[in-house]
Amino acid sequence: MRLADTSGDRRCELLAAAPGEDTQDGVVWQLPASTKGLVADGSWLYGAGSLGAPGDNARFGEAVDE
Ligand SMILES: [Ca+2]
Ligand SMILES: [Ca+2]
Repeated sequence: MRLADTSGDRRCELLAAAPGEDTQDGVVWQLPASTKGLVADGSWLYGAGSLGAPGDNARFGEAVDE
């Protein structure tokens, strides 16, 4: 898991990765931050397939998961 400001609003979003998800394809969740802290509203989930990349056994999100 990692905290990073992916939206540039100076509040950190929570990134959680599971590179082993779906037989090593991998997936990343993002929970956005608000003034009330992390919120589920507007959260998203994606894998390599979401980006149009070959996703089979890509271990997507491995760089986030350290
Ligand atoms: Ca942010
Ligand atoms: Ca796979």
